[in-house]
Amino acid sequence: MSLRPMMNSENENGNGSETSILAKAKPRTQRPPLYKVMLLNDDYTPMEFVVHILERFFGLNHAQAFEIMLTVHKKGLAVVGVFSFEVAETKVAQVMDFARRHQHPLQCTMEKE
Ligand code: TYC
Repeated sequence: MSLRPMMNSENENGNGSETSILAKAKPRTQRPPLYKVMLLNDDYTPMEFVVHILERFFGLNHAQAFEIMLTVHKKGLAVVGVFSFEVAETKVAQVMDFARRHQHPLQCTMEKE
């Protein structure tokens, strides 16, 4: 066991400063959670109406919109976008309102990613 005086630069913290006893807090950046917006299939909503919704509210071009509509039609549902909570909530409300106003049973939901 060594009894010689210890230099600041060789203390137990391996840190030469006078504040070496204090634990260094690791900076942690918080990313906000993301939400998947999904479209659900049904037997009544016209395909072109779904394509129109995907173009209008999700900024997809006609080919992308048609492809996603077909995925929903064949698989039962598809993720149409991933957004912050507020944006996802707005998209769901816009789709549900537009479908209701046109008397189509189309369903749109969101889920934490
Ligand atoms: N299944 C519908 C039809 O055959 C089309 C459709 C696609 C409906 C996607 C809803 O989210 C949907 N007319």
